Amino acid sequence: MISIIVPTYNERENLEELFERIAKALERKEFEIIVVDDDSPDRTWEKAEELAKEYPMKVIRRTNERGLSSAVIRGFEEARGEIFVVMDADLQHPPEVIPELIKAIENGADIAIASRYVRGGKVENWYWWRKLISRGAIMIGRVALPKIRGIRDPVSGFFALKRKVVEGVELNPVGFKILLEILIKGRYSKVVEIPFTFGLRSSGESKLSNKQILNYLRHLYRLMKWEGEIDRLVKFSIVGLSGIVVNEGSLLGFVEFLGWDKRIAVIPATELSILNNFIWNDLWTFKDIKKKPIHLRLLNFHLAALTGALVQWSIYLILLYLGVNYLIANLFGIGFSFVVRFLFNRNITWG
Ligand SMILES: Nc1nc2c(ncn2[C@@H]2O[C@H](COP(=O)(O)OP(=O)(O)OP(=O)(O)O)[C@@H](O)[C@H]2O)c(=O)[nH]1
Ligand SMILES: [Mg+2]
Repeated sequence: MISIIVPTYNERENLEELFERIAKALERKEFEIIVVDDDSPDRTWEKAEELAKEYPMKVIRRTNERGLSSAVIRGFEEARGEIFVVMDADLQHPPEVIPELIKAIENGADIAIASRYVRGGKVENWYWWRKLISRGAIMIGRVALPKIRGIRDPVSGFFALKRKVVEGVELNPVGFKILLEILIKGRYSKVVEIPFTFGLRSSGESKLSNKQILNYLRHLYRLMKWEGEIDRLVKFSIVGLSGIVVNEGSLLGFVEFLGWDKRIAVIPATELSILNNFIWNDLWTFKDIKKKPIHLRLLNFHLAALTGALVQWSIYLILLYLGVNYLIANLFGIGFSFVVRFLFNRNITWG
């Protein structure tokens, strides 16, 4: 049996068509629809209860809780099927795609995502800025969380999964992007993405607000913490500081004790600090990941350092040009360089 979980908030006008199309798409399957409504002011729950006479359906009206992710989690708890499908009520997620998701699951996938961003998928009628925010948010998520690097649309609200992926898994109900939470914490091995066209909202209003962008970043931070990526970031910073000590110390030694030219001595001093950082990052920060042979790790680490330096210098020059104080400009450069080097090393050197 398939359980279709539909979180709703003020979606009264969309239910009739939604259920009709779901029932048509799943004609030959056994299914149930679980509507989780947060006591919508437009009485969506009432409309759903009315339609429950026609379709196999369970309507949950929550009066003391509000939130998309927690509604979906509640749906999981109520579902009796072996396959769960999660979708929006506003018809942006065409029910006709459900059979394709189910087929992917039956063919061995643990999670099947209806994806806007694989070949054949698209978003209709979005302003360029909304596309940009969506793409940017996904890109940030993919570099921040290497586990989901291969997934094109890890924040889709339309997906199917096997019950066992989330059963017994403690999901955090905060936020709008429950799929992200599942992809990090769920128990699965195979994910596939099925292209679909994310259409226009059929009727009713969007619940998406600017606040969600900040929420999303907070969600990413929590997931990075959960994944141990924040620990890595801290270790990487400590190693970076040790590199400064090595760099300054060896520069001092070369100049004062060996009498080398100051203009030249800085080069081997820097190289020594790079080697120092490489060793500690390899043995400590990224000790659990060693996929590439050591000479490639070493090469990539140098490339990361070089890229970081170029980024630092570019930001510095740009900010100088904009009239920013040179010390502050440099600080921004250093900050950006740090982020770039971390991400480069995390995703490529030890990727
Ligand atoms: N139960 C419940 N459902 C919600 C809540 N917020 C949103 N939803 C539902 O979740 C789905 C997605 O919300 P939308 O407002 O359509 O978000 P969106 O698709 O990203 O934004 P639009 O493109 O503007 O529609 C819809 O079915 C909403 O009714 C909530 O707090 N509780
Ligand atoms: Mg919508």
